[in-house]
Amino acid sequence: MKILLIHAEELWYKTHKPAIKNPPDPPGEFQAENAAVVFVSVEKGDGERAVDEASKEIVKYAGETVKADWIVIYPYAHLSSNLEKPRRAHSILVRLENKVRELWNGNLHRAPFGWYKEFRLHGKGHPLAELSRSIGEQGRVAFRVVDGEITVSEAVSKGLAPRCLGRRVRRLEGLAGEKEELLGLRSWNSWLALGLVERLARRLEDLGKPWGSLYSLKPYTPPEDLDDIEAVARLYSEAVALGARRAGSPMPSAVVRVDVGVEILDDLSNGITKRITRINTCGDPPCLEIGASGEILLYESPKGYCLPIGVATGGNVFLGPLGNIVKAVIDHEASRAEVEDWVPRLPAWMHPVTAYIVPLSGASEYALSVARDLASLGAGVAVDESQSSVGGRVRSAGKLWVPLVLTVGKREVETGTVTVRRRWRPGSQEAVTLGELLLEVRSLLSWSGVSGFVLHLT
Ligand code: A3T
Repeated sequence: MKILLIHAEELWYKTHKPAIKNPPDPPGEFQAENAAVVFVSVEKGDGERAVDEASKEIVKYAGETVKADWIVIYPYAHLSSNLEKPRRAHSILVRLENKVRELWNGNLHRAPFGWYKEFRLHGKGHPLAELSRSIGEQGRVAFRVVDGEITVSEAVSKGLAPRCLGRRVRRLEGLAGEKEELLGLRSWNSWLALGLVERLARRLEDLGKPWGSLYSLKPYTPPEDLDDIEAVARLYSEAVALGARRAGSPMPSAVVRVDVGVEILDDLSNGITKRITRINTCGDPPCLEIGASGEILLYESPKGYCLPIGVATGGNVFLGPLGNIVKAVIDHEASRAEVEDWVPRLPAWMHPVTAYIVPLSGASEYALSVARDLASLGAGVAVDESQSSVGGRVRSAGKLWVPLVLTVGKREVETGTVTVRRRWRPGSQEAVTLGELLLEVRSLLSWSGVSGFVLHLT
């Protein structure tokens, strides 16, 4: 809500003709002296809280600051570019009038809504005679139902919002949580987490072409805790308002704008769309008030928590925060694998470590040269020369869900081959030539642009 307060020697107005179809208030003419004239633009997302705050502000101004005899509430559509629709704007103004009446002993008048008015305003011109206020700028988060607002937790208890919305989720739970930890995702600063997000960002950008582009929202803290629905709302309001603002860095807060939207998510993890709940934002009640219309996409895990992963609005889907999408994909995969008893894996292009090399004694140099060749294709490669046994090192790679585990020993050095274990073919291994391996890795990555690296573990 935007208000402009003017301390007027005199205000006079007269309605001319309707500015909207069937204005809700009758026409009229009015005149007052020593008036605090309050021009009000009602904005999307304004609700009870904005009404409360504005009424206090107005009464304080009229009563204490300028000592006016009148308060005149004057609907005015020109103070904001984010106007609420007339029907609702009118009802908010009526509520504002009622609230002011409770707090104010002087004269009160509300000018008719939805009319072109001729008016004369004589401002007093002292330093406090003109004042503007922006109220509830952060937007207001609540569930709107027919003729009213309820809190998010009430909406959950009435079955209007998914149960997970009210849950405090600090981290993923159960099996998926364990995987998350193994993959280093507990901390968003871990290189593995950043690598996952970077690869996802690239892929989305690729898939989204020619419409997709990356945006970044800053400052940004991942709203993984949906008790903090306000943070989610703010994040997405910003995403929706982004317009043409192009991101400098797409990490880790990228929001991707793509027409194809949700289908892409299924591409990332088979069947994930079945676990996506959509919450209307106002819009049509019941809806979640975030100050912009559309739908929030929530990933709802089998364990009953949810992660916000996007917002759909005006034919576009903004996917993000990307970190949450990564978590959702991992969780979805891990949960399904647990139930159906298979080995969970990420799409190979998404994993920051494409290949994990375990050299046997004497094959160290060969392993590093294979690693460098793979890295030049854009692959992330780990060469594990730690003290653990070969079996132990292969298992470490497995815990990280690395797509390809390569062992190299004397035989491989002599024949220019590597022995490959592929995550999607558990229990089997195969010797391939270096040339074949390079082709396979190139096709796994399926696009270029991410820089490769060699991580040498000793
Ligand atoms: C005028 N004074 O502005 N907030 C406030 N008023 C609104 C809103 C809104 N979101 N939407 C519609 N008329 N109106 C006049 C000028 O002389 C009302 C408001 O009375 C506005 C009219 O509807 C047309 O937009 C035009």
